[in-house]
Amino acid sequence: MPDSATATATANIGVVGLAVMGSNLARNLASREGNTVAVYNRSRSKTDELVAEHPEAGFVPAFSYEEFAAALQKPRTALIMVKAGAPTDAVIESLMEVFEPGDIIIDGGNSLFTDTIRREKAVRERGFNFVGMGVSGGEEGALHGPSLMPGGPDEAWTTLGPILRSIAAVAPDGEPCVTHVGHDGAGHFVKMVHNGIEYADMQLIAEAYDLIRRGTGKSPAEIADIFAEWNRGELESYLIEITAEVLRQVDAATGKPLVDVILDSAGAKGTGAWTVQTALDLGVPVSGIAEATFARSLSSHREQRAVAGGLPGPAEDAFTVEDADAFVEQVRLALYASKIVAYSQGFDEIRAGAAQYGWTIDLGAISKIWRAGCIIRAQFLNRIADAYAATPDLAVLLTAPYFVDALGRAQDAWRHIVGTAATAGIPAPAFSSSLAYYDGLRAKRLPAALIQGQRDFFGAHTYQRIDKPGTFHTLWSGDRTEIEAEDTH
Ligand code: NBP
Repeated sequence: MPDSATATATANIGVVGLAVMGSNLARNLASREGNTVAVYNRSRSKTDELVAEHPEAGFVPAFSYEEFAAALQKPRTALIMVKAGAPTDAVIESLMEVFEPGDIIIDGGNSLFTDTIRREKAVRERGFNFVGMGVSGGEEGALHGPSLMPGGPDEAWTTLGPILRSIAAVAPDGEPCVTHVGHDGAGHFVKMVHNGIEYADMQLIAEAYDLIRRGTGKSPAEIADIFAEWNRGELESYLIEITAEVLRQVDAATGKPLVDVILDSAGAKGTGAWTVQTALDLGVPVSGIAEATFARSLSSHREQRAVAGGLPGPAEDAFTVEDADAFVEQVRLALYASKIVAYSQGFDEIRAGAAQYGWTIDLGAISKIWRAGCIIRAQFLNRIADAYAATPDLAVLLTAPYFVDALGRAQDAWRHIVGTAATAGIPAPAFSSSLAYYDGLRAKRLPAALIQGQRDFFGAHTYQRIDKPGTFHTLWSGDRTEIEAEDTH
């Protein structure tokens, strides 16, 4: 198409970055009534390919930032879908050179929320609107309906809301999976935690599979049937559904279950680590997400694993359960309880992030926009939405009556499974850390008192007492045998 074809402003939205996510979102946008979509990619070939393969989309191709700006009606709206980090900064800078104050720049990449806070401030100071938006659902979601988590200013949301609602996934009750999450980096923060929860969910499912396989000797195809069955109950979710499909897959080359020929080293793109690093900074225990992230790291240390392979412990094949059906049900209950803990921890992190960064985030609305389109979509999210609808300022998600009931039902099985895994030498870090968190949370008294004593001993860090106000320090050294406390106030 000649460059002059883009000289008139015919598009109401544009997409920069036409790799898998950008091209699919552009197609999704173009399929909605009333949208004309301008498209631009740094290297021309992707633009040419997209336009040639999808004439039905009526794309307006641009081959420079100037042409892209000229193709867009004012105020211009551009969605950036490029690699997070420096490429995103470069595109924002290029757009600001050709855009005018009042135009809207959206970053739909997986940007770190602190980058989004920085960019929003810098872009706003130059008169533009900037929206950092989490996009979940992978390439299929981008094409057919993702879960969208936009941050940014209220004015931008007023303009963008109808467009985003039109392309988002639709939950079973008909609600589009998008909400204005909060200002500046709130959208990317929530997307980050979504990914962290996704790590935990996947690890828990993997542990459940491992326990069943090693305990019952069932084949991957038989375990696929179990997951398919679970997907008809309270665990119903996209991740359980695809787990059944992955386990059922046979390798064409060897005829073996595909899961048995895939190298057991899990990769990661970093959002799990961001979730954990941020949680550490905020002082929020997201142990399920952390264990899931570390489990991927451990799996990748193949050299260390080879060296450590002979360490003492139960033999790999020594574990067999007597009643396979009962064991499978116990694993299911343990999985559900651990999953409740992981989500509760994730929502805690969102609440703490909102408090730290001054965002107003409706936790119930977040659970609702994750019900379709995204990777952690699940029936279970309706229960979370119900919990926040009943008690918007719920301090701990897992104390909502529905979850208390589920955790009560799972108690014996959960403890039995964690104990069995330890006895059999089967690593179940997410199952066991979830249970330890749960017991820590409900404990009347924690050994943290002893830690305070140790801290005061070696560092004079002081402590507080249960029986009177004030801050105290004990004179530990010398020949004193009795404990002396001094009110340091
Ligand atoms: P990639 O993350 O692989 O990025 C490739 C795109 O970035 C290409 O269009 C490339 O242009 C462009 N680009 C790069 Br690299 N450097 C650039 C620069 N300096 N200036 C302009 N463009 C530049 O694409 P993706 O997998 O489609 O993901 C896009 C974004 O969406 C990422 O931030 C990703 O993290 C996020 N995301 C991905 C998924 C997923 O499932 N893949 C899900 C949710 C969010 P070129 O063609 O000229 O090299």
